[in-house]
Formats: sequence, structure tokens, C-alpha cells
Amino acid sequence: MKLALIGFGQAGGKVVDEFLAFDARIGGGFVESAIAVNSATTDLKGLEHVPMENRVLIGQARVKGHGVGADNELGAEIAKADSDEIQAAIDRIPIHEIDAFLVVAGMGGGTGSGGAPVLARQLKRIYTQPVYGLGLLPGTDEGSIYTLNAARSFRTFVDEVDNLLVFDNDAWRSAGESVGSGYDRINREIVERFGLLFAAGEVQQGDHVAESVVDSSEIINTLSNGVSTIGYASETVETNDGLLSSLTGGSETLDDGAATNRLTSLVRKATLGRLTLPCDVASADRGLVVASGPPAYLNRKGVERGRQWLEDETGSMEIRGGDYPIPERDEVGAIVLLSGVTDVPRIDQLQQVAIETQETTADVQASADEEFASLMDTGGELDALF
Ligand SMILES: Nc1nc2c(ncn2[C@@H]2O[C@H](COP(=O)(O)OP(=O)(O)OP(=O)(O)O)[C@@H](O)[C@H]2O)c(=O)[nH]1
Ligand SMILES: [Mg+2]
Repeated sequence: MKLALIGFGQAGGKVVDEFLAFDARIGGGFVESAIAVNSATTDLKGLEHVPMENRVLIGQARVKGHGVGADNELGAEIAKADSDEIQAAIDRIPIHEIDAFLVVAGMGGGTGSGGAPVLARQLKRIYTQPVYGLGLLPGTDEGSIYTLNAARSFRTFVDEVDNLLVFDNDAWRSAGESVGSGYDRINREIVERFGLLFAAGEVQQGDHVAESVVDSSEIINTLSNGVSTIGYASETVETNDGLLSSLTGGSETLDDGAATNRLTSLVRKATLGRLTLPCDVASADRGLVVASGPPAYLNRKGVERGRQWLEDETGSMEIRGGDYPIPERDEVGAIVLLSGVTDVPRIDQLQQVAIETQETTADVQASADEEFASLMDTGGELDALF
């Protein structure tokens, strides 16, 4: 499916940049337009693939190109104040060409975490296409301001978008890795999963028509509302099947039984392995299984078995399935999209933090009120004395 990508803040911009590189690498064609919005000049300069004219600096009057320093209320304010500048870039998107918007942002900082929900609301007001969010949750070791920002932003963002796809940095960090190289690796993991999903919905008739290719409407229906997570598992395969596909017309598999078994276990691995947002799989409301890779290795029975297995695992009647043939790839993979998930420990944890902070704020307010009242009482007594 064709997307207009909008990266908000530093993390959002970097991930959009990586999406562009990935799309070019796999010949996916799922990125129609890419825009980066930020309040920090250096972040925008650091991007490699987002076209210069699509890099939008906001909040110059308030923060002079230096970012908002994790103040997400300020992030939201400048996104509102400079909405015209953002809109000017969006006006250049060929809207009739796109199937959806995807707004990408780190939830822990200020610019993206505050601005992304504001932008999502603006897009939903104006356009009929679905507006999806891709929210990156901070690591638990980043400090409480990041957690608090994420807790607040998550609640707003999920309300403003049609579906919030989530990636939890905390579940994906590895010990001993520098922050910079860590993010580079993580960003590649992100775009591979979400990129393959969106690219799957972009296969055109005649590209390499497997009969059961995924259609963009199947992705859109799976993403109808709530929160989503993705699992992915892959296996390297022999690539000399270029010859084989040309001999067999690209429609037959090498060995049906082996291909079926491989796909079925890849679907299980993808689902039971590390998800972009770890959750209880049984709580998913809808799902989509996509088998990707060289056409000779894709097989309908394998996808169907995997799909049925996921139905049993989730108890959902709404599990879709299909193929994404990628002739040049030396990997067979299974992408499992789980949507409308509700049992998510990390989100419960974030909500708990938000509630506790609200209570603390309320307590502080209450004791301030009390103090004020007692001062006024004293004042009253003093009044009576005079
Ligand atoms: N996956 C991923 N996460 C990132 C990356 N950079 C930062 N983050 C995460 O995103 C959160 C927000 O950071 P930024 O995107 O830098 O924040 P910002 O939106 O630019 O806002 P300010 O810097 O406060 O103006 C951090 O808490 C990190 O968890 C990245 O390259 N990849
Ligand atoms: Mg920043």
C-alpha cells in the first residue's frame, strides 16, 4: 500500500529516513512521500534520504532550532502554532495516490511525543484516508521524564489515530551496545517489519502474481482500530531459484511439503518470538499473516495452516492471510500482524505511571490548597482582631 510517511521529532525522522532506504533496497514502492518535522535544526540536517524540501523546522520563534528538551507540552504547542508550515509540506503530497498516512514518533521526547498526536488530529480532520501512528516507546532506563511523556503521549496518540502500531525500544535494546549503534540496529529491525507489511500490500497485478497476494484493503481492515504489534521470523534459502522460477514460470514450489512446513513454523516463530510490542497474543482482536520471499518458496497451504494456527492461538475469527512474493530476496519470512491487542504489560505499566503522577500532582495541589486555606483562616482571625 502507498503511504505518506511523516516523521515527527528526531526518532521519527530517523525511522522515516530508514524506511526510504529499505523501500529502495527491496524495490517495495510503498513510500509515496516522506516528510520530517522537527524543532531541532541539527536533527533535520542529519537525515540522509528525506528530500530537503520536505524537512520542516517548527518552533523557531520559541526554541530557535534547538529542540524542546523533552518538554512535550511545548512540543504540542509548537506543533499547533506552526501547523500551517507542516500543512504546506503535506499539501505537496499527491493525496489521491496514497492509501494511508503514517505518523512516526518517539513517545519519550518532547517534539515528536507532543507533536505527533496534534498532527494526527489535523490529518484526520482534513483527509478521508486512514491515519496510522507508529509510536516508539522509550527504554525503561531513560528516566522518568521519558516514561511520563510516553504515558501521556500514548493515550492521546492512540485516540487520534485509526491504529497505533507500537515498537518498544525497551524490549529490543541489548546490553553493551552504544546508544547510537543500538538505534541504528533497532531502526533496521523496525523498518524491516513494518516495511515488509506495507510493501506486501503494494504488489501490483503482473508484478509476480501469486494468486493469494495481500491486498492493501486487507491491511487496512486488520488495522481498523486499537493498538498493533508485529512479529517476524525468516530463514535464508538458496537463491539460485532465479533459474528455477524461469524454468517453472515462477509459480511452482521446490518441494511442496517442505515449503508448507517451513511457512507454518515461521508463522509460529514470528508469533511466539519477540514482538515489536510484547503482549499476550490471545488478546488480539484481528490478525494478518504474510509469507514473504522468493515465489518458489511461497505456498498457499503453508500460509493457510499458519493462519489457522493463529486463529486457534488468538481465538479470533478475523485472521487474514496472503503472500508477498519478492523474487530477488534470499530469505523466506513470515510477518504476523496482531491488532486490537489489549493485554500489554508495558502499556499497563505506562498507564500506572501516569495515574501515580496524576495522584502525586493532585496531592501536591491538595496540600497547597490546604495551606492556602489555613493562611486565609489565620487571615480571618487577624481580621477579627482588628
Ligand atoms: N527506535 C528509536 N528510538 C529512538 C531513536 N532516537 C531516539 N529514540 C527514542 O525516542 C525518544 C524520543 O527522543 P527524540 O525523538 O530524540 O525526541 P524529540 O521528539 O526529537 O524531542 P526533543 O528532543 O525533546 O525535542 C527517546 O526517548 C528514545 O527512546 C532512534 O533512532 N530509534
Ligand atoms: Mg530531539
